[in-house]
Amino acid sequence: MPSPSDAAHARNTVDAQPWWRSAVVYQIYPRSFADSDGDGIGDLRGIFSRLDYLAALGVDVIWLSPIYPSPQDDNGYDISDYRGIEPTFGTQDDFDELLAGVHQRGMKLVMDLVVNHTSDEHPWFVESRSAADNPKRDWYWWRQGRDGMAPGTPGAEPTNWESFFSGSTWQFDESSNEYYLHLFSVKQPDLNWENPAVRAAVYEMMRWWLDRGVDGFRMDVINMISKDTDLPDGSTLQGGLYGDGSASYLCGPRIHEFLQEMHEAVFSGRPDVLLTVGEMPGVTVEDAVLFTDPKRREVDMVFQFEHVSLDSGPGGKWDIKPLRLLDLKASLGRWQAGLAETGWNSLYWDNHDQPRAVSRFGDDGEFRVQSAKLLASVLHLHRGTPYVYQGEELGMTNVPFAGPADFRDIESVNHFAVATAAGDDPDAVLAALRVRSRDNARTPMQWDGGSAAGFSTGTPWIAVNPNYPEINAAAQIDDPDSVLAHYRAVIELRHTDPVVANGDFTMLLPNDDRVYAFTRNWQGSTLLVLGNFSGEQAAAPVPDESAWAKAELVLGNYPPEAAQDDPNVIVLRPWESRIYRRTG
Ligand code: TEU
Repeated sequence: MPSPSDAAHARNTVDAQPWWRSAVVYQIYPRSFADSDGDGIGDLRGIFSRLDYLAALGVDVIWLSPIYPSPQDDNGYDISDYRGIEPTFGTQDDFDELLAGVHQRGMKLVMDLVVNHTSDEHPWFVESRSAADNPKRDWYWWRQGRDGMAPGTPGAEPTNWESFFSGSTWQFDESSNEYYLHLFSVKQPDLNWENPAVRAAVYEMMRWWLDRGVDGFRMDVINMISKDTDLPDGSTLQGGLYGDGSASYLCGPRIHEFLQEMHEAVFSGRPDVLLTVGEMPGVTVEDAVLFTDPKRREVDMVFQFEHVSLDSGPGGKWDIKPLRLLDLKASLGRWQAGLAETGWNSLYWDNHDQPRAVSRFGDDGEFRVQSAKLLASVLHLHRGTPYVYQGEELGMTNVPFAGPADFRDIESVNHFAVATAAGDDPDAVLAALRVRSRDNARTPMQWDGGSAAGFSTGTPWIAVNPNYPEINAAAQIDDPDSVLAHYRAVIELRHTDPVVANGDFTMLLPNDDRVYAFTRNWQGSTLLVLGNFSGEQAAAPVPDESAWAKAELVLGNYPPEAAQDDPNVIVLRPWESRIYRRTG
């Protein structure tokens, strides 16, 4: 049998340094991927049973959302044991088999690292909470209430910060008369990274996983681990009860120091085969250059949030406004330019926290297939490492949630309760949830047209999207015109054409509000990428148009067109995408 590295090499012939420049990552949300035992919840053996599907798709790396023991308050992002496996997902043996199965197929496995916070049921927090003089007290952020106010009363919280999941970021603990900080749920207390013992414990745990053979980490909200220890109030949000504390915890004062220390303690001396990607809400291009400059030894790449914030108004994620293509191009173009010389981009349209790509950036109605393919071509041809979120490769869509009872996500459930209690119109809140709820991405993977979409023989923990009889893997696997086949093609292109991995990036037609156009260039070979983000025909008047119109068409998303009236111009059909190549 070929060794894992031989197998990887056979799939990926591009010579790119570092290796992840020519790699594609596939994200699995284990709860919703494949259920092997019929309890309605996805599991490790389910993932194992689908490894051949992922190998055939051609992806190089699998990122697993958290699989550790957890009360599942935030679907596993609340971890109660960093070194175990959640029993609902399987056993240690299941994990070892999965890891071996991934490696045998020439792929790598990246774990989710959630160390901004633990579960409140983690033994560290249980100890910390047990007494104000416990040695682990300082492992979390404990504070007294506001001066002059009775602890535990409204407004007495140490700061006015609002939690990502509604309400205050502070939870009052009656037994000690103090509050603890939780940027996310009440059951996700923030770890105090100021304490060196916390950092040492995290690094030790990371080394333990690497020693077991995992290939890296996706680091959850890693730019929130350093906080301004003064904990000042934030500016009050428009019309809201609470303040925005983000200036005190996004890319805080010691963030670079902590990440460099982590790199030194965990990754230095290990071969350059690992992948680290930091999830960083609010990160700017300038920050990202620092985080991803290889010489600074922090992380390989970051997930930035700018392009997934363009369709929100000043009121935040539930304040929905239409997305303008000009804004999308300007934003992604700035990231391409900003990381052209130093650092590296990660590229994504969606993940387990975001609505489905085709519903947000494409057209999930008449042009679902074309626009899903267009999104693949446009994203994967940028300079950076692309991430595919489970089901994106099938063109899975947002979900027609009927009412509040259909939601499972803590963020959505809390938001509905808090907003309607504050007097918001329930129909309006529901309408925003339908567009933006994280549950859109969390319904079961659609494997086939059978019961529960082939995800489970039982009742899924969240209902399957009713469009599964039409949109599913089985229907696409042998269809050369499917969205799935198109994803295979763009992934293969990254593996075979060095321009995709290494080429520079030039944005074209920045003021065109329908056509996304750019070139990639490397050692005398140029690719032109065109995408018509509209349901009408659109001209693509790129520089040197007539030469491009006659160039080699590498990959499109429509059948070849009949001879055109004017062979010197490029006219794109609705949601048409084309990748052209010229050499010399
Ligand atoms: O998400 C962090 C994050 O800031 C967002 O993507 C979050 O989902 C959104 O702002 C809520 O409006 C990470 C994880 O990806 C997410 O699933 C977890 O809930 C969160 O951290 C806490 O661990």
